[in-house]
Amino acid sequence: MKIVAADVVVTSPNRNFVTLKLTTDEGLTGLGDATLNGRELAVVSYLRDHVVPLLIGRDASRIEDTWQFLYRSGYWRRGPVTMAAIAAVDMALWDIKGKAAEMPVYQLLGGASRDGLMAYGHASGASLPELFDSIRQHQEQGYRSIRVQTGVPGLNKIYGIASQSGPVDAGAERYDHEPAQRGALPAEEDWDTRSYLRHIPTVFEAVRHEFGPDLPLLHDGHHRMTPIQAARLGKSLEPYDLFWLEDCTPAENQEALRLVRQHTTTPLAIGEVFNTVWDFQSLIKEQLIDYVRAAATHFGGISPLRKVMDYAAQYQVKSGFHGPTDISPVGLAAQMHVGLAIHNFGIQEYMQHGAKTDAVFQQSFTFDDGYLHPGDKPGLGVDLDVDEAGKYPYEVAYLPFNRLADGTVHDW
Ligand code: GCO
Ligand code: MG
Repeated sequence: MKIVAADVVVTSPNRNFVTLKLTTDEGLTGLGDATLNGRELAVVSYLRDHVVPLLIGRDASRIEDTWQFLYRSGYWRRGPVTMAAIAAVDMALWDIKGKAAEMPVYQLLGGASRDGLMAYGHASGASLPELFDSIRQHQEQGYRSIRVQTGVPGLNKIYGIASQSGPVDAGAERYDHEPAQRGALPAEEDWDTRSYLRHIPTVFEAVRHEFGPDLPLLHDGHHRMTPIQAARLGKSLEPYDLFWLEDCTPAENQEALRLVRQHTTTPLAIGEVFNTVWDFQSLIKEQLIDYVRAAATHFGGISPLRKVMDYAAQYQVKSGFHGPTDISPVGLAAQMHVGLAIHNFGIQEYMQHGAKTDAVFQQSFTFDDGYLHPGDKPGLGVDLDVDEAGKYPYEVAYLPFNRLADGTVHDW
């Protein structure tokens, strides 16, 4: 079974997505997600200029061999651009293998280890009443686990806090736009860690008071704290029993987590910006984290995601794959198949794409009563409507950035 065509499709329904579509001589097609939010076109060039010419004529059944060939033959290993490109090829080959075997990908990975994947959604609000409304809206949509982000007094605009007015569906579309704002320049936001550290425990106290002790609550620190600040936050949130505290320090410094860990029993999640198992090496071996936040899309695909989770399983570290709207429906499906098959599944982030995105990508997954399931269509279970995709050309979009009160650029 040979690859005879490899097309890179760029579309911007609610936001930009880069998709690789492979076609075999038997007429089977496979899809892979190569979306790198805010730097999409670099991956398009990597694929079109350097990878597609190597794929034509290759045996589509050799997933591991193709992965190793692309990873090792390029010499320049790792990095988000390279790994997103390799991820797209890997996912597309798994999709093809599933279709050839007439099985959903999770069956090829060993079959289901559970009935469904517990998912968490993003509740947010500039104020407590807005936050409570947002949590209730998510509960009405079926979510049983909720990420909580809020405004901080004195700060104007904070990443990830959607405006809560208007119907939920419109809210999803609005939030879809916000993280990577369309326009020629990145938006500037402001930040003050001391105000944040004072405010957040009061928010979780109020949420627990309103919603009770059972609801699993998560929080994303978005790389903004120093190790000692993160340690303090983890400690101050202990009474509110978080499911996890995410990216409490800049993720590239693995050693920082040792200090945080010495001070708090709040579970820690990290890794949405990681590209290979090497980024997790000491974190898993030293049991400095509790959840692996990798995304199939930025981690080289389904094959390495499965491997890092098998490594993590030896240390009782679980999955918490990265699933915001900048992971395309194809990347999300890839994660769902892995999550259903592995033993050490933890939770799946699920933000919901906008209506236009759902029209471009027809998906077979279900979301019932808080649980996701990838469905039983052969392969990944996602189809790309190329004509619909063509209606939405690429749009320049940048993620925002932060400055402190004195003008210093800070992690956002
Ligand atoms: C999350 C993330 C996202 C990222 C985004 C960047 O936990 O879902 O932090 O909101 O910021 O994926 O492209
Ligand atoms: Mg995050």
